[in-house]
Amino acid sequence: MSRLVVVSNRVADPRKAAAGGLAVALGDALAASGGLWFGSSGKVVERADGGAPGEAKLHVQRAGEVTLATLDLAREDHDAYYRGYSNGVLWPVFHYRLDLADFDAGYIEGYRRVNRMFAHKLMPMLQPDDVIWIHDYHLIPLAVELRAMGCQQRIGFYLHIPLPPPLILAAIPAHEWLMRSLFAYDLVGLQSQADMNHLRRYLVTEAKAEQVAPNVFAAFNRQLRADAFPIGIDVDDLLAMVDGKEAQETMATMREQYPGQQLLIGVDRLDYSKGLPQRIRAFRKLLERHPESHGKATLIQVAAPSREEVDAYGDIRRELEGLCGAINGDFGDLDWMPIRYIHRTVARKRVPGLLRAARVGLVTPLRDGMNLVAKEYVATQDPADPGVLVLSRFAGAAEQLTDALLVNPYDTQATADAIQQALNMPLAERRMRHERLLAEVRAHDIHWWRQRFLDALMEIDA
Ligand code: ADQ
Repeated sequence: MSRLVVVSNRVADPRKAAAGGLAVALGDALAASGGLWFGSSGKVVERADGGAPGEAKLHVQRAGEVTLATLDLAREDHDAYYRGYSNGVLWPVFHYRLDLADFDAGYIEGYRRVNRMFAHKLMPMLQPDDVIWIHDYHLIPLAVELRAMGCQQRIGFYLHIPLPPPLILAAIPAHEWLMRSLFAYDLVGLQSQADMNHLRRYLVTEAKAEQVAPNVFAAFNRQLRADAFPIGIDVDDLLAMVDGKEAQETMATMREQYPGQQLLIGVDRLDYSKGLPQRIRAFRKLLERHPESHGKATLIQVAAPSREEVDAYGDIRRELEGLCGAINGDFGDLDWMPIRYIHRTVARKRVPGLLRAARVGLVTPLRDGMNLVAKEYVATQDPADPGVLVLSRFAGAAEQLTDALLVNPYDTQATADAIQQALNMPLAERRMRHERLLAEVRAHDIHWWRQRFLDALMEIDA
């Protein structure tokens, strides 16, 4: 059995309770092969403390069967590679927000420098029959750097965020370089068929690649295989959490605090891709059009602080606070607040309780790679009396969760109507939709995703 080497921007100890589903799922595969997880530690070293660009201290530790190798990045590297290029250029552009991209030329140098440094530090740790799986937009050129150093092992890449249409990608000043670097991989995985279509069109029209099979492209003397591998959740782990103490306490608190209420829930990172202002406006429209919902429907919106050092994130936070405050001021009463807005990360074990307690789950991003909260909402519902998922058609999850109420989040009126439909949906229809959604979420869970990607990577002649 080959050893699995996972590389991602951040490394998490898979054994820690705070680790997300992805860390746990990859942790299983890493443990089974005695694998290595390589990435940054999240610690940033200031220049005054010896942090120099392109240099980083490597820490290696064991976590059970897994080796964790982490780098502490220097301040300049973190600012250019992570805050600048990854989150100031690639994140907005890949989410179709050219207006928010900051194409400062200095960032790309830092991005290349850190990818090169990752390769230099990783290369001596590799064994000849390792299988390497690199994750996400922070590390697109990493395989090029590894190949330049003589790395012959199989290398797969998975993009967790969407891939936009060719003309949007082409706005990135170095898009040819960036996309060409995908050819250093043996396999590229994307979230959805829509993303796959965009990649195909880019490779054929912009990179002049030859499509030699439905998912195989030839260019630059290499062949690239690419496919959609929609990511899933760990359903059993989530169900165990629903029965756990924290989630049960959370549900009891909700019942106590909101007796007789129909709850709507939104749980997101505070990010402009998640469509939060649009969601709040749709809820306002619902209150305007349906006075019968006053005193009965309450929206609980949890928005976890995220990337606060990037300007666009401060703007969205202020906008959201203004919108929620105005609704509570205009519609609220002494005994009813229409929106409970919480700018905080809720403990992971409490989230399933929040989702279960809500009659309506609102997952309405403007663009999202997958959006796992949509799947979490489905999995946490009581099959005998399930809630209704209102899902943006622009979430990757919409390709699979077709029995949700699919909405265009830019259409405030139509979204408000869908929320109203969800609030009034008869039990029989809720059950029927939920049964189909749950079957889909279970069939394509996180274990299926991991296995399918790794099988596809192993099938390729290296
Ligand atoms: P994210 O953009 O982070 O992920 P998502 O897929 O929805 O988005 O996952 C968020 C996770 O964090 C969920 O497990 C959710 O429960 C949790 N979470 C969100 N807000 C929280 C809060 N306030 N408190 C506590 N927990 C919270 C990126 C891509 C997605 C893609 C995933 C996985 O942007 O499109 O689905 O990677 O590939």
